[in-house]
Amino acid sequence: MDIDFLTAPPLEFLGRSVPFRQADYVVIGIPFDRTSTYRPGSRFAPNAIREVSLNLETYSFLSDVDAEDLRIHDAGNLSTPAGVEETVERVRRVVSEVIGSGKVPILLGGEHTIAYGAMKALSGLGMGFDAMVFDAHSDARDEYEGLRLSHATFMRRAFEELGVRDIRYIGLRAICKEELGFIRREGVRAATALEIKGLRGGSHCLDALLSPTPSRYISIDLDVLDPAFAPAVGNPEGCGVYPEELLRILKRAASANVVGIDLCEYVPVYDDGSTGAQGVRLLLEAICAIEASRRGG
Ligand SMILES: [Mn+2]
Repeated sequence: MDIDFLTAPPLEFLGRSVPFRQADYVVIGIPFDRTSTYRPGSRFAPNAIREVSLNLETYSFLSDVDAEDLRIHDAGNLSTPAGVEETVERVRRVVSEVIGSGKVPILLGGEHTIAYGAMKALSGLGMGFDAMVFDAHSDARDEYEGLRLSHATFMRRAFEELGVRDIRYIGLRAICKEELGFIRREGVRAATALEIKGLRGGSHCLDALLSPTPSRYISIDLDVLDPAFAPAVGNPEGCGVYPEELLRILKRAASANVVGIDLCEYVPVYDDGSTGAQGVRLLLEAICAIEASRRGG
């Protein structure tokens, strides 16, 4: 890939990397956490995720796929010396090139704002897609601490400025009045953590959200998981989704044509090893589920 702001990874995801032109999947680390407001440090996640991935078994019982057989290119890390606008523009450029080459980008955040760059790429390519966002928060404020584009506002900007209208939140449980007003006013769909657990509403809302579309972008903020399972995140939020609930939904979500995926908001400095193990396992299962779907399984 001829992009001057990518630097080679110190370790390769899963310990191997095929050349770019042979790849079906392209891993890109985005060590950016400039707008984090509570617990920064997700800039260290891309390399930490790679390190965890070296110590995992790669076979998925869920999808009967072994990730070590997949053609994955690790393109390294985006250099992110600049502010948020320049960073999302760089993400847009690299994701556009990967998708334009017929490959699936796998973004390793970084804070969640980087997903805006990926969605901007999809919009720019004229792709109709649904944005399936696994997150405790809606990230849909109009402004937060003086910023119009940040981890707390980027979904609002995606809706308003990128025209991303088919947003599907999974695991939502922490929201401010303004965001709730936006979601209700615009009819944005969500399966809340309570609905996933059957404490309110029914499973029909989840079924509707998982309905297939021509293409799907999957964005995973690790704080969707309960902090008992994933404490090392930027903004932990209790009463969250359990790993088996997330796995079940991810498997179904991957049955659509998934054109890109990200994993964000992991903050390794707070980790005793549990969050990394959980997050990277989930990412691996998601990739294997996408592969199984592409094979027609
Ligand atoms: Mn988020």
